[in-house]
Amino acid sequence: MESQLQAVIDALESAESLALTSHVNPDGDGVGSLLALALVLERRGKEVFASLPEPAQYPPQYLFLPGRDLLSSPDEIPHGPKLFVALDCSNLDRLGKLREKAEGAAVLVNVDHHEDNRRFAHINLVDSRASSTSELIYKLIRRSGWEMDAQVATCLYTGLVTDTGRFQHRNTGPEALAVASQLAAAGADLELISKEVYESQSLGYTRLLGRALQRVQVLEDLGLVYSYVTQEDLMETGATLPETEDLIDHLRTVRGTRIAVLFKELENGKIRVSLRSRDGVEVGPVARLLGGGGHANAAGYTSDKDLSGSLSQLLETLRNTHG
Ligand SMILES: [Mn+2]
Repeated sequence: MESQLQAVIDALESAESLALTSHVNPDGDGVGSLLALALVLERRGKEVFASLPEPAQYPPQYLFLPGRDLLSSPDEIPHGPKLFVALDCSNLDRLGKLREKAEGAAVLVNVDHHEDNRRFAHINLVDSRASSTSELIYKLIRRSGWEMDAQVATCLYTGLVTDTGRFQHRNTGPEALAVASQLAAAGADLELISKEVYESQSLGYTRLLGRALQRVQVLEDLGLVYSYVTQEDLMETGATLPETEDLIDHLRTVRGTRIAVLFKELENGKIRVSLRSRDGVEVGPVARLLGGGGHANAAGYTSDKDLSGSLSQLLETLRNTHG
């Protein structure tokens, strides 16, 4: 791990111009690690092209993050860049339309913590024991001696707090808590982060949450709790899909839940299936069987079937794999 950290530092230090990106459908860790690294490298005088790949809607709960003005559109990323850094991406498909530009880079760097990471780059800094990609960026900054200020710390803390589910998921351990402590000491604005990320939901989303909770169903034999959100729900409540990132955590709070599932109807009619698990149950393998990916306890995939078809397909797969 030490030698990979150093390899990434050397690559970043020697580049005058570089492209940075994270994954499609960005989450707090994707956005936080991207903006933190963009801020640090910009201050070191690099020409930084930071972008979120399409399809992407910038999640409104992260609009407060410093460094957002450094983001450019994916089209502005040059073809065949000397250095391209993919953050929080387990495979090249996660780069959406930016995949080609990544593959055309002279040097491709992969910084990630997903256990199913395909090590697709020339330099792979992949540590599945890390709580988040933001934790890995923290280690890069500390090791290199680059400047860690309050803005950078705020971005990284946001990645850490969201990927650990506010320090409640299994990836929360002494290391994640130590990094959180260091980020707080560096000036991360903890109060602002919790207000913006967790207590600034729109009225529309609040009503959508009500609908989803109203519909919760439990399958006791699997310890499975599920609900769904349709395009009609989004239209009628005024909520947007990116706002629903944490909705599934409400399902998991039902006593006896081992697997929580949220089906979300996308604009193109496909269904995004989000999975969470606990008590030793793993949902990563099921998500991979159905064409997706993720972590042991937090994973997802996209289904071409309708809502009820997606539910039957998932239940069948679960019953076959969990006996
Ligand atoms: Mn992550």
